[in-house]
Parts: sequence; C-alpha cells; structure tokens
Amino acid sequence: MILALRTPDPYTAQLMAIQWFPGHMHKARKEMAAALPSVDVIIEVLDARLPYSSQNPMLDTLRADKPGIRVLAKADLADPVLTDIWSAALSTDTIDVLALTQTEPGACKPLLQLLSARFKPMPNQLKPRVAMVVGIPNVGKSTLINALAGRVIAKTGNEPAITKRQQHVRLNDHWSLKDTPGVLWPNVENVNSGFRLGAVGSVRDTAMDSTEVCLTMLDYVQVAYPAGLIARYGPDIIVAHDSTQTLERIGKLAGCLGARGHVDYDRAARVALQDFRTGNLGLITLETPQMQSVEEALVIEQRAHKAAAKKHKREARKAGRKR
Ligand SMILES: Nc1nc2c(ncn2[C@@H]2O[C@H](COP(=O)(O)OP(=O)(O)OP(=O)(O)O)[C@@H](O)[C@H]2O)c(=O)[nH]1
Ligand SMILES: [Mg+2]
Repeated sequence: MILALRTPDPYTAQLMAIQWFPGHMHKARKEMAAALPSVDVIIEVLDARLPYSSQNPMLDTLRADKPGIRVLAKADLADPVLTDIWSAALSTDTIDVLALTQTEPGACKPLLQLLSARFKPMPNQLKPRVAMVVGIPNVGKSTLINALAGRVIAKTGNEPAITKRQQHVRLNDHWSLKDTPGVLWPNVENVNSGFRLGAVGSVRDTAMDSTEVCLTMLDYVQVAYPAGLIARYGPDIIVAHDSTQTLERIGKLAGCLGARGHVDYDRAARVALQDFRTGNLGLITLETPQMQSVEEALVIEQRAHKAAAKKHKREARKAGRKR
C-alpha cells in the first residue's frame, strides 16, 4: 500500500531538515569507527515502526563487510504484518533480522541463541568476541544490552541521547557487548523520514515543530490505521482526512485549550504524539518497503535538481564576471 505523503512546501521542508547532531554524536561516530577493528559482529537496532528511516546510512559505510544482525526493536508497538514483511526485506546473506520486544523478560533469548549459533567459539579463543550495538537515538540499544545481560548495566530513558559514551559489558566467557550513543546523520535528506523520526521520538522534541510532526503522523495513521484513532478518540475523530481538524478535535477532547478557548495545537500535538508513541493508537508501522522505493527515487530526483540549480547558478555567476 502506498499512501499519499505529506509534502511540506519548500520553506517548511527547509525548516524541518533535522539539524540535530550534537557534539557527542560526532564524537560517537569517530569512536565507533575506531572500535570497529576489534568488533566481531554489529548489532544494528532499528525501530520496528520505522524499519527504513531508522537505518543510518552512515552506519552502513562504517559496517563495510562486517557480519551483522538487525534487531527490529519495539515490535510490541508495530504492525505485526508489516514487521514480517520488513524482516524478510531487510535480511541478506550476511545480515540476520530479528523482531523483538526488548522490554519483556526473556524476549532477547532468540538473539543470544542466534549469536551462539552463528559465531561458535573457536577452539583456541582466549578473549570473548565483541558485539557492538549501534543505532539511532532512543531506539532501545541500552535496553537490549540490559536484557541480554539480565541486569541493569546501561542507563536507559524515553528520550533521545541518553547514552553519551561507549560502554563495554562482559556478557559471559564468549561474548562482550559495546553499548554506543545513538547517532543520527547530520542532515536527513528525505524530509518524510525526518518527520517520522520525530514522531517516534528519535529526534529531540525541541529540534522539530511538534505540530508538523504530529500532523504528518496523523495524515498517515488516519488513512492506514483509522480504527486505532477511532478507538482512542471516538467515532467522529476523522474529518474527511483533514488531519488539522483531527488534531483540533484531539485538542478539545484532551482539554488543550489556550486563550479564548482556542485549541493549543502544540499541546494537542504532544498529547497525540504521546498516544502514538505508547501504543494507545494501536499497533502502527509508519512505512512500507514500497514507500522506501518511492521516497528514495524522489530523493535522487531532488538531488539531481539541486545539483543542476547549483551548476546553473555557478555558470550565471561566471558569465556575469566575464561581462
Ligand atoms: N515498548 C517498548 N519499549 C522499548 C523497547 N525497547 C526499548 N524501549 C524503550 O525505549 C526507550 C529508549 O530505550 P534506550 O535503551 O534508552 O534507547 P537507546 O537506543 O539506548 O537511546 P540513546 O542512548 O538515547 O541513544 C526506553 O523508554 C525503553 O524502555 C521495546 O522493545 N518495546
Ligand atoms: Mg542508550
């Protein structure tokens, strides 16, 4: 299913381009690259609600040909049908995919089994193998480390950029784990990905306009998953696919009113986003493999357009200088 995407006007798109790359992420990227030679396997944690947009292209470059496991975390919040589709789409000869609900006791056992099955201890192995856990902010990397270790070792929290530096954890005689800070790429080229990363909470809320992020989420959800919205807010919540009116109704229901009784959109957006993030709107996945193809083609087109415009500008400047 390919749904119409919210296409913000160029001004909004420019405003929304994520420029959230705090210093610690820059440092984290460098440290990750430095640690790679001693890493045996990379565990990339993705958000099951955003299997495409939560991939960090920068990590792909870093990974090179290291074997990997992709964990689709927060599977308990995602559409199970799409999780199966994405699991098949993302697995390759060298990368296994596992969907996990990391907050459930024992839920990470399949990952331990997979690690043991794929990387059997070598006869003369003196040191434990190293698995580095990487991924975008707030996706559940530290939660996964804690679940694998069976105790709380790494600090977790429901906001991005909790982990600020690498942490090494000895799991058993055969394995040690490296927790790493979440890394976003400096400029998310696909504006739609940026909005969706905002919706799941992988970008600091103050770095994006919550109302725009929420409207993008509602645009999609009211077409793809209307039942969840209706179950949460009542049968009249969807107004002919007009997400602004839907947000207005959510604001009224939640009592998010400002001066003269007008709905405070920012507060209403935070309520709706919180409902989405905690699963109160049902099991939702915000993207499909088809959307990925369409959006990637669009990004390539935009890139070519930008390059042509730049070239045109440069030539015009040159011509002006010659005159
Ligand atoms: N529902 C659900 N919540 C999860 C799952 N995994 C992690 N979480 C929650 O997601 C939030 C972020 O988890 P963290 O482990 O701190 O994420 P992180 O990737 O280490 O984040 P940074 O260190 O900030 O990059 C926490 O509130 C976790 O409880 C899961 O499988 N399901
Ligand atoms: Mg962390």
